[in-house]
Amino acid sequence: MKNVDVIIPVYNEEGSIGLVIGDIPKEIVNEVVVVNNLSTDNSVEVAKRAGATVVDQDKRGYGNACLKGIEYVDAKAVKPDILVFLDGDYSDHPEELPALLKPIIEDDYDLVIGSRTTGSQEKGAMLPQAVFGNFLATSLIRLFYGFTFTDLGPFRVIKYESLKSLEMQDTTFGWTVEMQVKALKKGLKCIEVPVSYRKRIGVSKITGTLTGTVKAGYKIIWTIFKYL
Ligand SMILES: Nc1nc2c(ncn2[C@@H]2O[C@H](COP(=O)(O)OP(=O)(O)OP(=O)(O)O)[C@@H](O)[C@H]2O)c(=O)[nH]1
Ligand SMILES: [Mg+2]
Repeated sequence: MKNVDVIIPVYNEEGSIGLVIGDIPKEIVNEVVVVNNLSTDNSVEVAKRAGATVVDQDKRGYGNACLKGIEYVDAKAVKPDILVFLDGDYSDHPEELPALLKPIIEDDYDLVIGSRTTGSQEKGAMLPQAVFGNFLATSLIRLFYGFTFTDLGPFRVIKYESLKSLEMQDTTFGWTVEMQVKALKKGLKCIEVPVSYRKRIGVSKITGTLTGTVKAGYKIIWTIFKYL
């Protein structure tokens, strides 16, 4: 039985984090770690009541939250074999986790990306700018790294040792693509699995805002060229 830990970055997701944690198949997961990124709502209480371990990250940024989550599992006596990342806004379907774990457990893959592009999406779940950004980024990765990803999706699983070997750095929106291009550079075994995607609960912070989209888009393209 593989030791699987889950890391969920959270900034003001009180309306959704309880549902996310509730839908995670408990029988296959060891610990759910919610990284609280300076939330000003009740996200922490809701997450704790739902059975998660909550760690605080005082530096804003999606990447910073993920890095804090890794720091937490690094300090554990028993390290996980596999790490799962998903968002706290209930746009991912945690119950689909077994399908993402399968390629690692059965076929020794290193990194499995949940693709919203090849999976089923609720209408309006991914805004046009996010769809375009995804298409542009994955086209550039195919062009310059020679591998076809169809998404930079947040719902993903990776072998713990493989993640450690990537020495992740990005503190904001470049985190997901950094993991994918570094994995390709290192020759890790990567694969995608279709996942469902629905509209987030609560107000959009990134893709629904012009500034969020532009900042994320710039950082993603910059990261693709940084690791060439
Ligand atoms: N935006 C943002 N999200 C953070 C931060 N730290 C943690 N998160 C969490 O990171 C996950 C992804 O952020 P989202 O805001 O959902 O980003 P997105 O899915 O690209 O865009 P929207 O869902 O449209 O806002 C969510 O669980 C957030 O709560 C942060 O500093 N900024
Ligand atoms: Mg979201």
